[in-house]
Amino acid sequence: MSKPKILIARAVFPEVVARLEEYFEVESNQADETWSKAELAARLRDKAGAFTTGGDRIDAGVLAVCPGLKICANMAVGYNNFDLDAMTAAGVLATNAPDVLTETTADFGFALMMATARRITESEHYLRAGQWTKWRYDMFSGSDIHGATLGILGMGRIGQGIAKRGALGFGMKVIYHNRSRLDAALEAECQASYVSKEELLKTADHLVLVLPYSPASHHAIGAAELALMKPTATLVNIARGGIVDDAALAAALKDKRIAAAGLDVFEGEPLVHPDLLDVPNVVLTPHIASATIPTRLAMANLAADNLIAFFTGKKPLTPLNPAVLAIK
Ligand code: 8YV
Repeated sequence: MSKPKILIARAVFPEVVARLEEYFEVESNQADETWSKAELAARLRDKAGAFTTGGDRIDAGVLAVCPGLKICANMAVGYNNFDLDAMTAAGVLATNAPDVLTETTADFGFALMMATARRITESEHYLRAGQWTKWRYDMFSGSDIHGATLGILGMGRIGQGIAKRGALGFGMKVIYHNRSRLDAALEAECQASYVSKEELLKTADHLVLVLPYSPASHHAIGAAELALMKPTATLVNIARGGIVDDAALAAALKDKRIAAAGLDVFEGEPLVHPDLLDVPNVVLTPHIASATIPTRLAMANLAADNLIAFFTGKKPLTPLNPAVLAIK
């Protein structure tokens, strides 16, 4: 019997490609070429499955020319690159890669918050530029993490991981806002108190964004929200570009309406708003929150597991639209 055809849309660990080749006829993009949407659709046209990453958009336009496509397995927990409604309507299963990246991403969120509050990269640039000629009592003074109020917008698994690091490791007071409030046991475990979004913005010393991107969360942090924050506060975005209005943030940083920001994700990435590149009080990283080799490997293997399970008649591990399975 011939093997089902799949596309691996981006370069990925060779051992994961080899694993998939045991089950599938694989076309892979190990050269990591940048494909337009039309090129991606053309390569998917004769495929039954796709291994995608967060930058590979699967929507009605792509689906319309890929009638044989049955499953797209995302190597990411976020799946705003999928038009889930269109996929469900077309009977295409979507899967994501949750859980395996939770602790690594929470580590990074915490690291970015600390780097932002303590001005790590700004001071390193100063040193590397040869500007450090003498010590001064107030040079690069930042704000404390220990004992400060940590605000978390989006209290899923990664948000909870950050809350625990803050409360248990650094004695922070943790407040959060989320679409739905956590149950009492989980709140106690995270030592976190639920507050309104307005109170979160007004009270947090360090605000970390970990909510999923959707039309509802587009520009959840814009000029009006930034205006509510303390002038001493810091903002960290490890969620998705588009949740923050980057132009409004750059203006707030320039005018010191908030103290500093740390950004791992950007509107229109890999492009970065030029105004953000011009302000010193922002730490910028290229979407690396889940980037440790064991975690990225686990994410890739989970996407592969979903493809293998689906095509060998087993239940995929992390389906996003399981109704599609019920129909089949
Ligand atoms: C990925 C991410 O590295 O999992 C997510 O949602 O944002 C990152 O961990 C990226 O999306 C690549 O797929």
